[in-house]
Amino acid sequence: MLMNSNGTVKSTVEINDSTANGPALHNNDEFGISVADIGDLDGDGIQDIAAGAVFDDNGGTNRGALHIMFMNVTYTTAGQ
Ligand SMILES: [Ca+2]
Ligand SMILES: [Ca+2]
Repeated sequence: MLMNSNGTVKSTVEINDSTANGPALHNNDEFGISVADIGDLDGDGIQDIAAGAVFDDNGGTNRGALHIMFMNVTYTTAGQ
């Protein structure tokens, strides 16, 4: 979410499993329960994001996962 200098919201972008190159999610993963700015992890000049999914099942029931999302300046979405 980008903020204007007066504190109003400039724009909002939702990241979900319909987002192009977004995370593969399942019901009750609780994706985004925690979010961190991890800096520019891949060195392309764009800040990247880590988001937790505490009840992700990929490694076993409710083992959890951390999704590291390498961001673009522009974005595209699918299914909207
Ligand atoms: Ca980056
Ligand atoms: Ca689960």
